[in-house]
Amino acid sequence: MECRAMSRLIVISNRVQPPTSGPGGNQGGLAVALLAALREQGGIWFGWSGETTEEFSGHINFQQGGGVTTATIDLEEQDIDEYYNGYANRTLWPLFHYRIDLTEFERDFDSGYARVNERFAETVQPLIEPDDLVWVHDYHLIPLGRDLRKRGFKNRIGFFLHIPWPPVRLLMSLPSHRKLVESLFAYDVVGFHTEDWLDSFRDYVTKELGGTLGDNGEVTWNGKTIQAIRAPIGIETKEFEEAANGHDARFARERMYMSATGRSLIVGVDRLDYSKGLAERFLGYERFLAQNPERRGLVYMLQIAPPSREKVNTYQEIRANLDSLSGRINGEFADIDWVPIRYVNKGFPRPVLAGIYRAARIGLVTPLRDGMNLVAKEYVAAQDPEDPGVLILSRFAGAAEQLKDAVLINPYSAEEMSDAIVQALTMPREERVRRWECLIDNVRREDVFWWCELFLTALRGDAVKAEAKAIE
Ligand code: GDG
Repeated sequence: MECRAMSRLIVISNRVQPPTSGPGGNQGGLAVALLAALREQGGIWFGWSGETTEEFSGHINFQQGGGVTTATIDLEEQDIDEYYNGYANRTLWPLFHYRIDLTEFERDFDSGYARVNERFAETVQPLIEPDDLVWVHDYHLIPLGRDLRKRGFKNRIGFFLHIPWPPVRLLMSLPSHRKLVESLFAYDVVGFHTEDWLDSFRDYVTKELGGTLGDNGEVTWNGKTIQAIRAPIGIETKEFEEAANGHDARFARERMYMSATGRSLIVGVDRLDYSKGLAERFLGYERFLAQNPERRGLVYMLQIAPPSREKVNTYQEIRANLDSLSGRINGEFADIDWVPIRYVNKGFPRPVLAGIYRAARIGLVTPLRDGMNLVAKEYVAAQDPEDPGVLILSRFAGAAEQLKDAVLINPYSAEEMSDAIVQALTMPREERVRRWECLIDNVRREDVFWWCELFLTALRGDAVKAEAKAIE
């Protein structure tokens, strides 16, 4: 399915994916879908370049490639500290992932977040034509719609949140929670991955703002009606399935088999982030090794965890903690010819990942909280239909709402994780095939192009006339 829209599309996100490699290359599903949509109908992808500048100038760097135009701006060091490493990743990210213990509240973060959103609005505005559809992405840019409306902007604007929306009580621990949520009413459409996150949003609006709910996802507050929808993101399934059968994937698979003949591989692939539950995963695997001595030496875990957000302290701490945990488990259980955990802090090209997923008897995807989790879907797409592996999936990943035929577990319970590993290792082929067929059916049907079309259909609002939403 193609991802279509009639008008030009302006995608705005914190970072921009350069259209350097085409589908099947090294881009993730989100980038593939958005680039396809941009290619199809024209438009611009706007965001931060990843570079810093002494003084913000609003200079835009345009690049063209693969039929897509990207436009990026540099930000000041202080912007990055307060907006990106500050409010976005020290305040909103932990809070929205239920980690109030890790959430930092700093006035400087608030003002940096507001300033950078204003800077985005100011610089992107001249690039937008009256009929363009504008699609803003993620928690870095929640107030951007309001900042555009303040400038008299009348276009249809949509916002999609890639992370969970927290329950009311939790969100209320954010000092400026009302202001943040109210700013969402500047959009025409607001999207979430799951019914759960959408429900929490609606709850907040009715209980805390005194707003009302209508038909077709309409949510009204203070005379403004927006459409709040569930739109679960998928992956570029067809391309990923092809990659899993391609040369690079086969080569990676052979490498895995040769390095561990006759041993079952359990694979985890995650950005190094506390929301992904890596420490709990290691502890669950440790429990499995302790409780099943006869299985030691017959399995091994490969955890790929490329570092991320290294300037944020919590991320340095989690890295140190995982180094010590994996060392301890290996020290305790390894033998002269077997290491239970291969823990790798670097990234691999997507086709190689596809091959590694295919080689794995178990995909262990156990986040403590996750907006969606695309690794779960990639693992399913990479499997051999005749002899598929088993997906063990956290109930707290958004993906669990769609992937009900995975072995679903509570990632906080080492016991459950250990039992699930045994269940997966001993699962008869017929059951593995049956479960996988249900999973792949969803991953194919609700792929990333379907998601993109779902959101853009709502954003076009064919039935709904665009309302003037200028805020005084
Ligand atoms: C956010 C939300 C939501 C990982 N290691 C390598 C690599 N990856 C790729 C995976 C996957 C992507 O990164 C990670 O996506 P996730 O969905 O698992 O998680 P987040 O990065 O936290 O993404 C999440 C998502 O946004 C989309 O809305 O699902 O809930 O948190 O595609 O394959 N890719 C390559 N090498 C690696 O080593 N090439």
